Amino acid sequence: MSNATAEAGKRAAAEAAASLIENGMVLGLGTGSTMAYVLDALARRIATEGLSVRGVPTSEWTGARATALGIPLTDLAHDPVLDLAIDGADDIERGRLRLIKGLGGALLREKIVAEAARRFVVVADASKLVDRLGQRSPLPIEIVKFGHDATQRRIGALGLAPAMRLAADKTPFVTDNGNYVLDASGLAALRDDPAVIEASLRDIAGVIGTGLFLHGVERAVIGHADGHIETLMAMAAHG
Ligand code: A5P
Repeated sequence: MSNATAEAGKRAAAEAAASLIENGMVLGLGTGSTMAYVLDALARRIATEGLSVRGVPTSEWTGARATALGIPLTDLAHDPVLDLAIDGADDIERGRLRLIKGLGGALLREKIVAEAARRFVVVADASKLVDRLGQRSPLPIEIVKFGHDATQRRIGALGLAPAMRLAADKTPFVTDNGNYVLDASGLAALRDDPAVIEASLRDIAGVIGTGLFLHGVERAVIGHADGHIETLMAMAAHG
């Protein structure tokens, strides 16, 4: 899929997702290039319709961008329950709508915000759809700096192949929370049972969070290159 094709899909999906926002809502505001279009669309609705909303940003990047666009911000201390969280994703599994997130590095705050929301809507272009998690993206895992080598080895012992994420200057990428991120490939086990891998990873002391979002998505708003929108609702899990 070309960049231009993906951008058209992202823009179409973002417009559709932004139309779900209603006056008075407290929102979760996700991170990433698709969310940038949602923020643009929301700012336009605030300016043209006088929509009154406030949002909890999932990253410093989103907070800065929302502020620049005039979108009022809040936090989970003041608004512990959100009406609607909207966020992008990296892999979206057809059917159950399980996700891999975190290629943008905001996985931990994104999961905290998603958990605080009554409704969690994912917005993406069609290239993100997969039959099995891990077909498209590695799995981001946020880990504490202390003992990171030992944590990486323990993750490797699970059969994954974790690599330290690097910033543009080749030093380790550091999240908004001051942690490192490992991107794990070798996800055959993940495809069989992501819940088992999630539990095994969360059992490792140095692991703060993973990019696996295994439940809670209400719908995925998918934008295609020709501008048409596909809305996928989560099907009940079997087995
Ligand atoms: C951010 O940490 C990620 O979880 C993003 O939601 C994800 O990477 C999607 O980003 P794009 O919309 O830029 O593809």
